[in-house]
Amino acid sequence: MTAENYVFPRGFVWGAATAAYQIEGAWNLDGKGPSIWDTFSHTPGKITNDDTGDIACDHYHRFSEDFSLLKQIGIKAYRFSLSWPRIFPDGKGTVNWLGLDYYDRMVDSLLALNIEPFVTLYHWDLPQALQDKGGWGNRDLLGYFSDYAAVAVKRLGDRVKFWTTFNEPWVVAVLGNLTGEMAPGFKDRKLTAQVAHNLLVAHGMATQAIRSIEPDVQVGIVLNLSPVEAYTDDKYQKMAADRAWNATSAWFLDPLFKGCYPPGALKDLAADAPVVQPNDFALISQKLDYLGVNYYTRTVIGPQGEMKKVPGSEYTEMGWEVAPEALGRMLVKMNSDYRLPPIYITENGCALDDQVVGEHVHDTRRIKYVHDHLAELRKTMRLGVNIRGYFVWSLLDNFEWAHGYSKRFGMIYVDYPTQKRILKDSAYWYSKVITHNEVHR
Ligand code: IFM
Repeated sequence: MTAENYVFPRGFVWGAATAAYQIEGAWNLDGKGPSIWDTFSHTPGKITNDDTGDIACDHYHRFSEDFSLLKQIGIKAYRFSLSWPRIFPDGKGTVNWLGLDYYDRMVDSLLALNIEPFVTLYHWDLPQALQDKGGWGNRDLLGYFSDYAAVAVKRLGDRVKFWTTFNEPWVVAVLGNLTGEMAPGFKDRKLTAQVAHNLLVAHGMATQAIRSIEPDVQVGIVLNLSPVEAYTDDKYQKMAADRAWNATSAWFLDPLFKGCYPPGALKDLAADAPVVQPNDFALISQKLDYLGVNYYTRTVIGPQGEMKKVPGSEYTEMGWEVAPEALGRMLVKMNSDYRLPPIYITENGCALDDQVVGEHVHDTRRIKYVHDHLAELRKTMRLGVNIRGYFVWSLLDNFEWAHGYSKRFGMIYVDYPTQKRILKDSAYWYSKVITHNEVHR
């Protein structure tokens, strides 16, 4: 590959991403209500080492310091989420103005540093009060979510130009309600299908609510997408791979961009199929300004239809295969299967066993991981896929859900007992990438 292949177009958005529950801490301060993640993490046995997000990176108190580090690295855009129960402690009704003020200050601080805020409304921390009303299985939540979106946009929409309704609805539905490894921790197939559907309709309703207040902002949704590939050329493995793609990624992409579920999908669910109301698909499939793609790994289907580890491949601390070329293949396929809006890679990164040596963290493997994904993206852009930006996951080491603090994804190391931050080698490397608008090692 020549150097030219690595140069990004002018205006390409270089970013970093986080999420409220994973970094903020301050779980019960200044009027914040409890979320399902507070409840879940306070339940013994749910999280590795019984870790909680009570303090996390203490970003609630340290955001100015963290934004100085963003600036030092040269990051142009910061993707973060709002905590719904910080703004509505009961999920609806009375607004907690202290919560809104906090996000107001954050947005002003970012803009003062010339960093573009990308705000996500829902990154998994549902107000517990709404879970007590049935959670996402209850259609009433769709209206409450739109009301929350409207309040947030009324306050911040004059300055925040990029809004995401949901982060990774597949995770919310499947890991929260089918496998039970995430909050609220249920194992119920019928509920899962209804939650997935309700999230999509909630996305549509909130999109309308946002646009009715601020018609000029950009509205999108973020999906976690993992291409499913067959281990060999075997016809049956390929069919199994296609079925798995339809049951995961296409389950969200088809309604959003085709206005229906993948062929046969509802029939396969039989009695567990969700209740769909007449206007739902029109709401779900309204035009979006962008699609956020979170990409970490691919899924490989083996001879028995099982998920297979690939001999010789590299795996991260999450047990995820490093597979940059699969990102390109997936984006090219999506580009031909759907009429897509512009794409942002809203998360990409890896968990490694980072060690502090003196004042340094030599995370060479993270540099290679990000490098190879960026190189793949640049190639994919040349094939006609409209990719506008890249957000590394994550700015900081943080609370990795059911894994607690045992997995480190950050470009900035966090020493949790002291809350000291150390820029890892990858942060210095990323800084150069941004300065030169070009990937080089
Ligand atoms: O930490 C998560 C994030 O909250 C959502 N996307 C995947 C990341 C790594 O697991």
